[in-house]
Amino acid sequence: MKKLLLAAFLALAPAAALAADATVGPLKVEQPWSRATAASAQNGSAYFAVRNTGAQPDRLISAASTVAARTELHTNIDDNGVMKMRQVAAIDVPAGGEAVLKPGGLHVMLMGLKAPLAEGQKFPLTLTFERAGTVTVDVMVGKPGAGGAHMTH
Ligand SMILES: [Cu+2]
Repeated sequence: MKKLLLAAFLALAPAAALAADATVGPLKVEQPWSRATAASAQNGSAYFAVRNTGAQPDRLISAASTVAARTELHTNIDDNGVMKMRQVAAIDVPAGGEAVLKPGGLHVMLMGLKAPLAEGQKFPLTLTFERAGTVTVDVMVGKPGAGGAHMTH
């Protein structure tokens, strides 16, 4: 019965509301999303927030997805007025705090896309945290340019 109700709810809910939160240990990965890419685009990016309800700090140390040849953790830095991307080794998730990946800041870079990301599509993204371990989330692809400006490489 519960399953039926859930199915009915999901059928009625708008696509944007389907963004799936996922939990691993004390960490909650919230609303993973991405943006549709142009046919010619080599790279895409993924964004989400990680909330840490635990008493220990954690770190996101890697990400992987079947949609890209390679995945890196990136941040944007302001280099004398020019926004540039830098690879980072890890993204800190403080105890009782959160890490927010969003356009213009920290993001997961999907490099060497095997196919363009299409609006409305979902794809898996596997995140590995130093302490909490590994979790795979479903990333919802939104409109091109959704959520503000993003740098190109
Ligand atoms: Cu990047």
